[in-house]
Amino acid sequence: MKHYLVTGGAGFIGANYVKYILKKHSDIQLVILDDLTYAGNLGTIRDNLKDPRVEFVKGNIVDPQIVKSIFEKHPIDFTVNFAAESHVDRSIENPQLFLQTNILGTQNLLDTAKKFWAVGTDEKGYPVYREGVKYLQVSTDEVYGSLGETGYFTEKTPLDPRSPYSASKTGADLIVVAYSETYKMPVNITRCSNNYGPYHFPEKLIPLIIKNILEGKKLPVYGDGSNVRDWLYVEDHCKAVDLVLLQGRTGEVYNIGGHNEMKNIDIVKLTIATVRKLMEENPEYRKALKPASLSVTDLNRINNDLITFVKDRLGHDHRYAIDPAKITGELGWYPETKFADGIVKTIRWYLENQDWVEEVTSGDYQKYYEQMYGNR
Ligand code: NAD
Ligand code: TDX
Repeated sequence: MKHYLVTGGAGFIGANYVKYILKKHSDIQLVILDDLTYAGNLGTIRDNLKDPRVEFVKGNIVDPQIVKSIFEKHPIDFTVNFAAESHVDRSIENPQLFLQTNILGTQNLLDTAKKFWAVGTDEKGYPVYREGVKYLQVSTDEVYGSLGETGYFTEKTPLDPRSPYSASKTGADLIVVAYSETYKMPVNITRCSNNYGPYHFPEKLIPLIIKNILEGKKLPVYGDGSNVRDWLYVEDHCKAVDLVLLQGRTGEVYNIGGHNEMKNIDIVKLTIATVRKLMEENPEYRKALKPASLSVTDLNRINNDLITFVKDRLGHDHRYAIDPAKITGELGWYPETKFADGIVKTIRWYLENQDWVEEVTSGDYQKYYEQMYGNR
Protein backbone atom coordinates (compact mmCIF):
# COMPACT_ATOMS: atom_id res chain seq x y z
CA MET A 1 0.00 0.00 0.00
CA LYS A 2 1.40 3.38 -1.03
CA HIS A 3 0.23 6.69 0.41
CA TYR A 4 0.25 9.58 -2.04
CA LEU A 5 0.12 13.31 -1.47
CA VAL A 6 -1.02 14.85 -4.76
CA THR A 7 -1.05 18.64 -4.80
CA GLY A 8 -3.07 20.59 -7.37
CA GLY A 9 -5.34 17.56 -7.81
CA ALA A 10 -8.38 19.73 -8.55
CA GLY A 11 -6.66 21.36 -11.54
CA PHE A 12 -6.37 20.19 -15.13
CA ILE A 13 -3.45 17.75 -15.13
CA GLY A 14 -3.62 16.92 -11.40
CA ALA A 15 -7.27 15.81 -11.71
CA ASN A 16 -6.51 13.70 -14.76
CA TYR A 17 -3.63 12.12 -12.84
CA VAL A 18 -5.84 11.40 -9.80
CA LYS A 19 -8.35 9.65 -12.07
CA TYR A 20 -5.59 7.74 -13.83
CA ILE A 21 -3.85 6.37 -10.72
CA LEU A 22 -7.11 5.51 -8.94
CA LYS A 23 -8.03 3.37 -11.94
CA LYS A 24 -4.58 1.89 -12.41
CA HIS A 25 -3.61 1.07 -8.81
CA SER A 26 -6.12 -0.48 -6.42
CA ASP A 27 -3.80 -0.55 -3.43
CA ILE A 28 -3.24 3.17 -2.82
CA GLN A 29 -4.37 5.92 -0.46
CA LEU A 30 -4.51 9.46 -1.71
CA VAL A 31 -4.52 12.87 -0.06
CA ILE A 32 -5.29 15.67 -2.49
CA LEU A 33 -4.08 19.08 -1.32
CA ASP A 34 -5.47 21.98 -3.35
CA ASP A 35 -6.20 25.59 -2.50
CA LEU A 36 -9.08 25.73 -5.02
CA THR A 37 -7.87 28.89 -6.75
CA TYR A 38 -9.76 30.03 -9.87
CA ALA A 39 -8.09 27.06 -11.65
CA GLY A 40 -9.11 24.39 -9.14
CA ASN A 41 -12.58 22.94 -9.09
CA LEU A 42 -14.02 20.26 -6.86
CA GLY A 43 -16.57 19.42 -9.55
CA THR A 44 -13.71 18.05 -11.64
CA ILE A 45 -13.02 15.35 -9.04
CA ARG A 46 -16.52 15.07 -7.57
CA ASP A 47 -16.80 11.33 -8.30
CA ASN A 48 -13.29 10.60 -7.07
CA LEU A 49 -14.01 12.22 -3.71
CA LYS A 50 -16.57 9.49 -3.03
CA ASP A 51 -13.80 6.89 -3.31
CA PRO A 52 -12.83 5.69 0.23
CA ARG A 53 -9.17 5.77 -0.85
CA VAL A 54 -9.30 9.56 -1.28
CA GLU A 55 -9.16 12.43 1.20
CA PHE A 56 -9.35 16.06 0.12
CA VAL A 57 -7.66 18.89 2.00
CA LYS A 58 -8.22 22.50 1.02
CA GLY A 59 -5.04 24.43 1.65
CA ASN A 60 -2.07 26.32 0.31
CA ILE A 61 1.16 24.43 -0.44
CA VAL A 62 3.04 27.43 0.96
CA ASP A 63 1.49 26.87 4.40
CA PRO A 64 3.84 24.77 6.62
CA GLN A 65 1.08 23.86 9.11
CA ILE A 66 -1.27 22.39 6.52
CA VAL A 67 1.42 20.26 4.89
CA LYS A 68 2.77 19.17 8.27
CA SER A 69 -0.69 18.11 9.42
CA ILE A 70 -1.08 15.88 6.36
CA PHE A 71 2.24 14.15 7.05
CA GLU A 72 1.30 13.75 10.72
CA LYS A 73 -1.99 12.09 9.83
CA HIS A 74 -0.83 9.90 6.92
CA PRO A 75 2.35 7.90 6.32
CA ILE A 76 2.96 9.64 2.98
CA ASP A 77 5.33 7.73 0.66
CA PHE A 78 5.01 9.84 -2.50
CA THR A 79 4.56 13.57 -2.95
CA VAL A 80 3.59 14.54 -6.49
CA ASN A 81 3.49 18.30 -6.93
CA PHE A 82 1.17 19.58 -9.64
CA ALA A 83 0.05 22.66 -7.67
CA ALA A 84 1.16 25.85 -9.35
CA GLU A 85 0.09 29.08 -10.88
CA SER A 86 0.20 27.83 -14.45
CA HIS A 87 -0.86 30.54 -16.90
CA VAL A 88 1.87 32.57 -18.62
CA ASP A 89 -0.43 35.54 -19.36
CA ARG A 90 -1.39 35.84 -15.69
CA SER A 91 2.28 35.71 -14.70
CA ILE A 92 2.92 38.76 -16.86
CA GLU A 93 0.25 40.64 -14.86
CA ASN A 94 1.17 39.36 -11.38
CA PRO A 95 4.65 37.79 -11.14
CA GLN A 96 4.83 37.78 -7.33
CA LEU A 97 2.04 35.25 -6.82
CA PHE A 98 3.90 32.91 -9.18
CA LEU A 99 7.11 33.15 -7.17
CA GLN A 100 5.23 32.54 -3.93
CA THR A 101 3.24 29.50 -5.02
CA ASN A 102 5.66 27.92 -7.44
CA ILE A 103 8.95 28.46 -5.60
CA LEU A 104 8.06 28.78 -1.92
CA GLY A 105 5.33 26.15 -2.20
CA THR A 106 7.79 23.67 -3.69
CA GLN A 107 10.35 24.42 -0.99
CA ASN A 108 7.74 23.95 1.74
CA LEU A 109 6.62 20.59 0.35
CA LEU A 110 10.23 19.41 0.08
CA ASP A 111 11.12 20.59 3.54
CA THR A 112 8.16 18.90 5.20
CA ALA A 113 8.74 15.65 3.31
CA LYS A 114 12.42 15.75 4.30
CA LYS A 115 11.56 16.08 8.00
CA PHE A 116 9.04 13.24 7.96
CA TRP A 117 10.99 10.92 5.67
CA ALA A 118 14.41 11.18 7.35
CA VAL A 119 15.09 8.26 9.67
CA GLY A 120 18.69 9.12 10.61
CA THR A 121 21.94 10.41 9.18
CA ASP A 122 24.90 8.70 7.51
CA GLU A 123 28.55 9.04 8.57
CA LYS A 124 28.97 12.21 6.47
CA GLY A 125 25.91 13.85 8.01
CA TYR A 126 23.50 13.36 5.08
CA PRO A 127 19.95 12.39 6.03
CA VAL A 128 18.95 8.77 5.40
CA TYR A 129 15.36 8.29 4.27
CA ARG A 130 12.65 5.72 4.82
CA GLU A 131 12.72 3.06 2.10
CA GLY A 132 10.52 3.69 -0.97
CA VAL A 133 9.74 7.39 -0.54
CA LYS A 134 9.99 9.90 -3.39
CA TYR A 135 9.17 13.52 -4.29
CA LEU A 136 8.17 14.22 -7.89
CA GLN A 137 8.11 17.77 -9.25
CA VAL A 138 5.92 18.37 -12.27
CA SER A 139 7.79 20.96 -14.29
CA THR A 140 7.58 22.30 -17.83
CA ASP A 141 9.54 22.50 -21.08
CA GLU A 142 9.29 26.30 -20.71
CA VAL A 143 12.28 26.21 -18.32
CA TYR A 144 14.48 25.60 -21.39
CA GLY A 145 13.42 28.86 -23.04
CA SER A 146 12.58 29.20 -26.70
CA LEU A 147 13.78 27.34 -29.78
CA GLY A 148 14.37 28.61 -33.31
CA GLU A 149 13.02 26.72 -36.29
CA THR A 150 15.05 23.57 -35.57
CA GLY A 151 16.31 21.48 -32.64
CA TYR A 152 14.75 19.91 -29.55
CA PHE A 153 14.95 20.31 -25.79
CA THR A 154 16.77 17.44 -24.10
CA GLU A 155 17.37 17.04 -20.36
CA LYS A 156 20.84 18.57 -20.95
CA THR A 157 19.54 21.76 -22.58
CA PRO A 158 20.59 24.70 -20.35
CA LEU A 159 17.80 26.32 -18.35
CA ASP A 160 16.88 29.64 -19.96
CA PRO A 161 13.42 30.77 -18.84
CA ARG A 162 11.89 33.93 -20.34
CA SER A 163 8.54 34.61 -18.63
CA PRO A 164 7.79 35.20 -14.93
CA TYR A 165 5.94 31.86 -15.03
CA SER A 166 8.83 29.90 -16.51
CA ALA A 167 11.33 31.69 -14.26
CA SER A 168 9.28 30.61 -11.23
CA LYS A 169 9.11 27.01 -12.48
CA THR A 170 12.88 27.08 -13.05
CA GLY A 171 13.40 28.41 -9.52
CA ALA A 172 11.29 25.52 -8.23
CA ASP A 173 13.32 22.99 -10.25
CA LEU A 174 16.55 24.39 -8.85
CA ILE A 175 15.23 24.07 -5.29
CA VAL A 176 14.38 20.43 -6.00
CA VAL A 177 17.92 19.89 -7.28
CA ALA A 178 19.29 21.64 -4.18
CA TYR A 179 17.35 19.27 -1.88
CA SER A 180 18.55 16.33 -3.93
CA GLU A 181 22.22 17.40 -3.75
CA THR A 182 22.38 18.94 -0.30
CA TYR A 183 20.10 16.57 1.60
CA LYS A 184 20.21 13.57 -0.77
CA MET A 185 16.43 13.61 -0.99
CA PRO A 186 14.98 11.06 -3.43
CA VAL A 187 13.42 13.18 -6.18
CA ASN A 188 12.49 13.27 -9.84
CA ILE A 189 11.65 16.21 -12.07
CA THR A 190 9.45 15.76 -15.13
CA ARG A 191 9.29 18.44 -17.84
CA CYS A 192 6.41 18.13 -20.22
CA SER A 193 5.19 20.04 -23.23
CA ASN A 194 1.74 21.61 -23.72
CA ASN A 195 -1.00 19.28 -22.47
CA TYR A 196 -4.50 19.19 -23.91
CA GLY A 197 -7.59 17.12 -23.08
CA PRO A 198 -10.61 17.07 -20.74
CA TYR A 199 -10.85 19.54 -17.81
CA HIS A 200 -8.45 22.08 -19.39
CA PHE A 201 -9.34 25.51 -18.02
CA PRO A 202 -10.67 27.80 -20.77
CA GLU A 203 -7.98 30.44 -20.34
CA LYS A 204 -5.54 28.21 -22.27
CA LEU A 205 -5.52 28.19 -26.07
CA ILE A 206 -7.50 25.08 -27.06
CA PRO A 207 -10.38 25.24 -24.54
CA LEU A 208 -10.65 29.02 -24.95
CA ILE A 209 -10.99 28.63 -28.71
CA ILE A 210 -13.66 25.93 -28.32
CA LYS A 211 -15.60 28.09 -25.85
CA ASN A 212 -15.46 31.13 -28.12
CA ILE A 213 -16.54 29.15 -31.19
CA LEU A 214 -19.62 27.94 -29.33
CA GLU A 215 -20.44 31.50 -28.25
CA GLY A 216 -19.83 32.94 -31.74
CA LYS A 217 -17.03 35.11 -30.35
CA LYS A 218 -13.81 36.10 -32.13
CA LEU A 219 -10.86 33.71 -31.73
CA PRO A 220 -7.83 35.69 -30.50
CA VAL A 221 -4.53 34.53 -32.03
CA TYR A 222 -1.48 36.27 -30.59
CA GLY A 223 0.91 37.90 -33.08
CA ASP A 224 0.84 36.18 -36.46
CA GLY A 225 0.00 32.71 -35.11
CA SER A 226 3.36 31.25 -36.17
CA ASN A 227 4.45 30.24 -32.63
CA VAL A 228 4.87 26.50 -32.25
CA ARG A 229 3.87 24.25 -29.34
CA ASP A 230 4.39 20.49 -28.95
CA TRP A 231 0.99 19.10 -27.91
CA LEU A 232 0.68 16.13 -25.56
CA TYR A 233 -2.57 14.35 -24.69
CA VAL A 234 -3.04 14.71 -20.93
CA GLU A 235 -3.58 11.01 -20.26
CA ASP A 236 -0.28 10.17 -21.97
CA HIS A 237 1.34 12.70 -19.65
CA CYS A 238 -0.28 11.07 -16.60
CA LYS A 239 1.05 7.67 -17.67
CA ALA A 240 4.53 9.14 -17.92
CA VAL A 241 4.35 10.70 -14.43
CA ASP A 242 3.18 7.36 -13.03
CA LEU A 243 6.08 5.55 -14.69
CA VAL A 244 8.70 8.05 -13.55
CA LEU A 245 7.41 7.96 -9.98
CA LEU A 246 7.45 4.17 -9.79
CA GLN A 247 10.38 3.29 -12.04
CA GLY A 248 12.38 6.43 -12.78
CA ARG A 249 15.98 6.58 -11.58
CA THR A 250 16.17 8.68 -8.42
CA GLY A 251 17.60 12.16 -8.94
CA GLU A 252 16.88 12.20 -12.68
CA VAL A 253 15.03 14.65 -14.90
CA TYR A 254 12.73 13.23 -17.60
CA ASN A 255 11.37 15.22 -20.54
CA ILE A 256 7.86 14.23 -21.65
CA GLY A 257 6.75 15.39 -25.08
CA GLY A 258 4.58 14.46 -27.95
CA HIS A 259 6.72 14.92 -31.09
CA ASN A 260 3.67 16.78 -32.17
CA GLU A 261 4.60 20.31 -33.10
CA MET A 262 1.97 22.63 -34.49
CA LYS A 263 1.70 26.34 -35.20
CA ASN A 264 -0.99 28.08 -33.14
CA ILE A 265 -2.84 29.21 -36.25
CA ASP A 266 -3.07 25.61 -37.46
CA ILE A 267 -4.39 24.48 -34.07
CA VAL A 268 -7.09 27.15 -34.23
CA LYS A 269 -8.10 26.26 -37.81
CA LEU A 270 -8.20 22.55 -37.00
CA THR A 271 -10.34 23.22 -33.93
CA ILE A 272 -12.82 25.26 -35.99
CA ALA A 273 -13.05 22.53 -38.65
CA THR A 274 -13.45 19.76 -36.07
CA VAL A 275 -16.19 21.50 -34.06
CA ARG A 276 -18.09 22.10 -37.29
CA LYS A 277 -17.63 18.53 -38.58
CA LEU A 278 -18.76 16.97 -35.28
CA MET A 279 -21.85 19.18 -35.25
CA GLU A 280 -22.66 18.39 -38.87
CA GLU A 281 -22.44 14.67 -38.11
CA ASN A 282 -24.33 14.74 -34.82
CA PRO A 283 -27.17 17.25 -34.27
CA GLU A 284 -27.03 16.55 -30.50
CA TYR A 285 -23.72 18.42 -30.36
CA ARG A 286 -25.41 21.55 -31.75
CA LYS A 287 -27.09 21.93 -28.36
CA ALA A 288 -23.73 23.21 -27.10
CA LEU A 289 -24.08 26.33 -29.30
CA LYS A 290 -24.91 29.51 -27.41
CA PRO A 291 -27.76 30.12 -27.92
CA ALA A 292 -28.56 26.44 -28.47
CA SER A 293 -29.63 25.67 -32.00
CA LEU A 294 -30.22 22.49 -33.92
CA SER A 295 -30.34 24.26 -37.26
CA VAL A 296 -27.67 23.14 -39.69
CA THR A 297 -27.55 26.60 -41.27
CA ASP A 298 -26.35 28.05 -37.96
CA LEU A 299 -23.17 26.04 -38.46
CA ASN A 300 -22.19 28.38 -41.31
CA ARG A 301 -21.00 30.87 -38.70
CA ILE A 302 -18.30 28.39 -37.61
CA ASN A 303 -15.53 29.28 -40.03
CA ASN A 304 -12.07 30.83 -40.22
CA ASP A 305 -13.50 34.38 -40.35
CA LEU A 306 -13.85 34.06 -36.56
CA ILE A 307 -10.06 34.30 -36.27
CA THR A 308 -8.67 37.65 -35.18
CA PHE A 309 -4.95 38.39 -34.88
CA VAL A 310 -4.37 40.36 -31.68
CA LYS A 311 -1.45 42.06 -29.93
CA ASP A 312 1.29 39.54 -29.20
CA ARG A 313 2.08 38.17 -25.73
CA LEU A 314 5.05 40.04 -24.19
CA GLY A 315 8.20 37.92 -24.49
CA HIS A 316 6.25 35.27 -26.42
CA ASP A 317 8.44 32.15 -26.73
CA HIS A 318 8.62 31.15 -30.37
CA ARG A 319 8.84 27.40 -30.35
CA TYR A 320 8.88 24.47 -27.88
CA ALA A 321 9.74 20.92 -28.94
CA ILE A 322 10.76 18.04 -26.70
CA ASP A 323 13.01 15.11 -27.43
CA PRO A 324 11.53 12.32 -25.26
CA ALA A 325 14.31 9.80 -26.11
CA LYS A 326 15.38 9.38 -22.47
CA ILE A 327 11.99 8.35 -21.07
CA THR A 328 11.32 6.21 -24.13
CA GLY A 329 14.70 4.46 -23.84
CA GLU A 330 14.66 3.97 -20.06
CA LEU A 331 10.97 3.46 -19.27
CA GLY A 332 9.42 2.50 -22.61
CA TRP A 333 7.05 5.49 -22.60
CA TYR A 334 5.86 7.08 -25.81
CA PRO A 335 2.96 9.42 -26.61
CA GLU A 336 0.28 6.91 -27.60
CA THR A 337 -2.45 9.36 -28.61
CA LYS A 338 -2.07 10.80 -32.10
CA PHE A 339 -3.04 14.47 -32.21
CA ALA A 340 -5.67 13.78 -34.89
CA ASP A 341 -7.46 11.45 -32.44
CA GLY A 342 -6.73 13.41 -29.26
CA ILE A 343 -8.19 16.66 -30.57
CA VAL A 344 -11.42 14.93 -31.63
CA LYS A 345 -11.70 13.23 -28.20
CA THR A 346 -11.06 16.58 -26.51
CA ILE A 347 -13.59 18.55 -28.55
CA ARG A 348 -16.22 15.83 -28.09
CA TRP A 349 -15.60 16.01 -24.34
CA TYR A 350 -16.18 19.78 -24.31
CA LEU A 351 -19.34 19.47 -26.41
CA GLU A 352 -20.65 16.86 -23.98
CA ASN A 353 -19.58 18.67 -20.80
CA GLN A 354 -20.80 22.23 -21.15
CA ASP A 355 -22.03 22.06 -17.55
CA TRP A 356 -18.44 21.74 -16.41
CA VAL A 357 -17.37 24.73 -18.54
CA GLU A 358 -20.18 26.81 -17.08
CA GLU A 359 -19.30 25.76 -13.55
CA VAL A 360 -15.60 26.67 -13.82
CA THR A 361 -16.23 29.95 -15.62
CA SER A 362 -19.01 31.13 -13.34
CA GLY A 363 -16.69 33.11 -11.01
CA ASP A 364 -14.27 35.83 -12.11
CA TYR A 365 -13.78 34.42 -15.61
CA GLN A 366 -15.73 37.17 -17.39
CA LYS A 367 -13.72 39.88 -15.62
CA TYR A 368 -10.47 38.09 -16.49
CA TYR A 369 -11.53 37.81 -20.15
CA GLU A 370 -12.33 41.52 -20.39
CA GLN A 371 -9.03 42.48 -18.76
CA MET A 372 -6.91 40.15 -20.89
CA TYR A 373 -8.60 40.56 -24.25
CA GLY A 374 -10.53 43.85 -23.97
CA ASN A 375 -7.68 46.06 -25.21
CA ARG A 376 -5.86 43.63 -27.47
P1 NAD B 1 -3.97 24.31 -13.40
O1 NAD B 1 -3.77 25.78 -13.31
O2 NAD B 1 -5.08 23.77 -14.23
O3 NAD B 1 -4.14 23.69 -11.94
C1 NAD B 1 -3.36 24.09 -10.85
C2 NAD B 1 -4.01 23.57 -9.57
O4 NAD B 1 -3.18 23.95 -8.47
C3 NAD B 1 -5.41 24.13 -9.31
O5 NAD B 1 -6.27 23.10 -8.86
C4 NAD B 1 -5.18 25.15 -8.20
O6 NAD B 1 -6.30 25.32 -7.35
C5 NAD B 1 -4.00 24.54 -7.48
N1 NAD B 1 -3.19 25.55 -6.77
C6 NAD B 1 -2.73 26.72 -7.26
N2 NAD B 1 -2.03 27.36 -6.31
C7 NAD B 1 -2.05 26.58 -5.19
C8 NAD B 1 -1.49 26.69 -3.90
N3 NAD B 1 -0.77 27.77 -3.54
N4 NAD B 1 -1.70 25.69 -3.01
C9 NAD B 1 -2.44 24.60 -3.36
N5 NAD B 1 -3.00 24.44 -4.57
C10 NAD B 1 -2.81 25.43 -5.48
O7 NAD B 1 -2.56 23.74 -13.89
P2 NAD B 1 -2.25 22.46 -14.81
O8 NAD B 1 -2.32 22.88 -16.23
O9 NAD B 1 -3.02 21.33 -14.32
O10 NAD B 1 -0.70 22.26 -14.47
C11 NAD B 1 -0.29 21.36 -13.44
C12 NAD B 1 1.21 21.41 -13.33
O11 NAD B 1 1.80 21.05 -14.58
C13 NAD B 1 1.76 22.80 -13.02
O12 NAD B 1 2.84 22.65 -12.13
C14 NAD B 1 2.25 23.34 -14.37
O13 NAD B 1 3.32 24.24 -14.19
C15 NAD B 1 2.70 22.06 -15.03
N6 NAD B 1 2.62 22.07 -16.50
C16 NAD B 1 1.43 22.28 -17.14
C17 NAD B 1 1.40 22.19 -18.54
C18 NAD B 1 0.12 22.40 -19.31
O14 NAD B 1 0.15 22.32 -20.54
N7 NAD B 1 -1.02 22.62 -18.67
C19 NAD B 1 2.55 21.93 -19.26
C20 NAD B 1 3.75 21.76 -18.56
C21 NAD B 1 3.76 21.80 -17.19
O1 TDX C 1 -5.89 33.43 -26.49
C1 TDX C 1 -4.80 32.92 -26.77
N1 TDX C 1 -4.26 33.11 -28.01
C2 TDX C 1 -3.05 32.61 -28.40
O2 TDX C 1 -2.60 32.83 -29.53
C3 TDX C 1 -4.05 32.11 -25.82
C4 TDX C 1 -4.58 31.87 -24.45
C5 TDX C 1 -2.84 31.61 -26.22
N2 TDX C 1 -2.33 31.86 -27.46
C6 TDX C 1 -1.01 31.28 -27.84
C7 TDX C 1 0.12 31.50 -26.85
C8 TDX C 1 0.95 30.25 -26.98
O3 TDX C 1 1.87 30.39 -28.06
O4 TDX C 1 -1.20 29.86 -27.88
C9 TDX C 1 -0.06 29.16 -27.36
C10 TDX C 1 -0.49 28.31 -26.17
O5 TDX C 1 -0.82 29.21 -25.14
P1 TDX C 1 -1.29 28.69 -23.69
O6 TDX C 1 -2.42 27.75 -23.87
O7 TDX C 1 -1.46 29.89 -22.82
O8 TDX C 1 -0.04 27.80 -23.25
P2 TDX C 1 1.53 28.15 -23.08
O9 TDX C 1 1.74 29.59 -22.86
O10 TDX C 1 2.23 27.52 -24.25
O11 TDX C 1 1.86 27.36 -21.73
C11 TDX C 1 1.32 26.05 -21.48
O12 TDX C 1 2.26 25.06 -21.72
C12 TDX C 1 3.37 25.01 -20.84
C13 TDX C 1 0.82 25.93 -20.04
O13 TDX C 1 -0.15 26.93 -19.78
C14 TDX C 1 1.95 26.02 -19.06
O14 TDX C 1 1.48 25.80 -17.73
C15 TDX C 1 2.95 24.95 -19.40
O15 TDX C 1 4.06 25.03 -18.57
